[in-house]
Amino acid sequence: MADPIRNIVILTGAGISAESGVATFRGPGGLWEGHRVEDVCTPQALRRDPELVHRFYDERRAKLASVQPNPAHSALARLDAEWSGGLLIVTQNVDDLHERAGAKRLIHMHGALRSALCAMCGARQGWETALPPGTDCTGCGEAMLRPDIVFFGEIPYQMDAIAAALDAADLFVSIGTSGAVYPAAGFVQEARRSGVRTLELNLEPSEGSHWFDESRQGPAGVLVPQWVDEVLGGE
Ligand code: BV8
Repeated sequence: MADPIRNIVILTGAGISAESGVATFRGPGGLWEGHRVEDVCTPQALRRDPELVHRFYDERRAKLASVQPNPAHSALARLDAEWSGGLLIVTQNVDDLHERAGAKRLIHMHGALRSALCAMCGARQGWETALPPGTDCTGCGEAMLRPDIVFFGEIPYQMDAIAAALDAADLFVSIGTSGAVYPAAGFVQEARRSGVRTLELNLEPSEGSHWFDESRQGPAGVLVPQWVDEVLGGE
């Protein structure tokens, strides 16, 4: 009989939002295919062509109004509400579907579309509409607001909190991610080094499937509610 599960860390990627109609990055018709990553998701791109980068994120922010959380987001929000042990949802996604489904114990490690970051003073402010380059920060007044997004080459947010949660976890679950981007793709290896059980729920085997104790294939909208029922049923 396996040891009881007390502390759970969940990593989600674009696949958990796919059934909500949010484009993934590395699939047929994937988002990046509309753009080369280096043209829209690097500090160099922001310096070279701020209009293009701001517009890329404005388009994705505007699309949030037309999508809804799907049963996978709702199941994780239910787990968050009902699970008496430790729980942390770490999402690579910048959409707000986890929070709209009701998740509370949540970290956006790659930033969020509905937030603007001041490149001068570091202040953040909620942002719902288009964000033109040169918009003034309400904190310091400098015209330095940028999308609150972690670009390639930038350090993901709250890495210390994530490392602490992984270290204290009994179970690490990866949902809807290709395992292509680090440091997120390395969390499963960190978990294994700490003796944490690991489970992958994904439409197809990811680049890191071989690292997981168990890997289930299928749509998140089916696999995640099933898994949450298992975990809450076993409580
Ligand atoms: C950093 C911004 C230093 C927001 C993103 C060489 C080797 C190793 C690493 C590197 C290297 N060269 C450079 C690096 C570092 C680099 C990196 O990993 N590069 C890769 C390409 C090799 N990483 C960085 O630069 C990171 N920073 O390393 O800093 C550091 C680190 C720690 C401590 C100190 C210093 C910063 C990375 C962040 C970049 N920003 N996004 C945005 O625009 O959205 S990354 C981008 O890719 C998104 O955030 C996205 O979340 C992420 C990963 O993609 P996925 O979410 O996995 O989406 P994808 O489409 O790939 O896959 C979807 C999956 O879902 C598929 O498997 C599919 O089968 C599945 N699926 C589809 N439908 C469903 C489904 N599953 C279930 N149900 C369905 N219905």
